[in-house]
Amino acid sequence: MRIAEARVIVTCPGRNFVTLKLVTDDGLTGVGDATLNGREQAVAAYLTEHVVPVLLGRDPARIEDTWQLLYKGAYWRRGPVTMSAIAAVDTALWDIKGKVAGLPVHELLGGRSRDGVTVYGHASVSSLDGILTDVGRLVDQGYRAVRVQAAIPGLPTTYGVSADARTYEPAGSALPAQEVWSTPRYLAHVPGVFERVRAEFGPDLRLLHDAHHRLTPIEAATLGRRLEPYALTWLEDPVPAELQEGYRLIRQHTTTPLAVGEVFNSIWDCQELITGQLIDYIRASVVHAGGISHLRRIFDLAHLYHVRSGSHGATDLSPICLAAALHLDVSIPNFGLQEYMPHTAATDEVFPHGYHYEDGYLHPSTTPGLGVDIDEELAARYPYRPASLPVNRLEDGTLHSW
Ligand code: EZ4
Ligand code: CO
Repeated sequence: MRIAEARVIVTCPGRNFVTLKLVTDDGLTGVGDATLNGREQAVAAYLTEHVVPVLLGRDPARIEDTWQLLYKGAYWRRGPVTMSAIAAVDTALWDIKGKVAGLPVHELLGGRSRDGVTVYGHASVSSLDGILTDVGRLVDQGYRAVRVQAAIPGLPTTYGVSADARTYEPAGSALPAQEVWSTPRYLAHVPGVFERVRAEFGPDLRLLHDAHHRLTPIEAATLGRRLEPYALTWLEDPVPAELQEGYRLIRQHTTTPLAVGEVFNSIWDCQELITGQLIDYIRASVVHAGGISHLRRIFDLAHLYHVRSGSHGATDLSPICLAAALHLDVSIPNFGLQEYMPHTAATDEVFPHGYHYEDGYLHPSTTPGLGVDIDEELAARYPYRPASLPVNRLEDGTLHSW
């Protein structure tokens, strides 16, 4: 069998998605997500110009060799654009392998290690009373874990907080919008929010919070300590992780568990964090960390060091990525949690899929392959629209991490 065709599809059913669709000479198809929020066209061009010509005529069965060819063969290693492109190819090849075998991808990965994939939902409305209502809504839907983000008094906008609690979409205008940040205001407000939520919902509900790379290690340590009475499942991205050893300092001061990895694209981004036991959850994703093959390698390393998975699952990762993530989540021994923000109805229509949510769990598709596709005719009705992520400035105008 040979790869006969490779199509790169960019569509915008409410937000932009990049998809790679491979077609074999036997007529089998495989799909992979290649979406990189705000940088979609860079990955599309990387695929079209540099990857598709190499794929045509290759044997789709050779997943590992193709991965190594694209990784080592580029000479230029790693980076989100390259690794998202490799991820799309890898994911599509696993899809084809499943279809050839007549098995869902999780059966190829060793079969089920659990009955369902525990997910966490997002509570993200602005007022404190609104948050309590929003957490209650998720609990009523069966969620056992909820990420709580709160609007910070005195700031016009806050990461993770939307006017409409059901959707959160940070990419907006073609040019980056500007947000304002204050660490002192943030640190003063967040512990009180968790005090209220914990008091209202009791000890069983798992609570999470995303600091979105905005603190220094000592500020993160302070926050982690102040949150200890509310027993968070994790504090996410407390500091930017280019400096992996920064986590050592946080670790010395707090027992609040740490999660990091949504911007990571290879095992080398988290090698020190994992082997140094500096984190508790690794949040890398199929699409941004080199596909199913490479993400499984990261999870295997993590397993040796008591680190569990907690894959990123925001709505800028397409249903193809979520479908692939669920096959990994259900099969690996060290699964932790899976982030879940339901896609819009328009997105779900463009990407018909067999996974489903029930009572706090997502269940992967049981059809051969990934169990997800792209409706190319429908996708063509939603042309690409430039959209950027915001930038963040301190109150005095200094550029800060968003
Ligand atoms: O800001 O996916 O935990 N989730 C997040 C996300 C990210 C977006 C960036 O594209 O931090 O909301
Ligand atoms: Co995050």
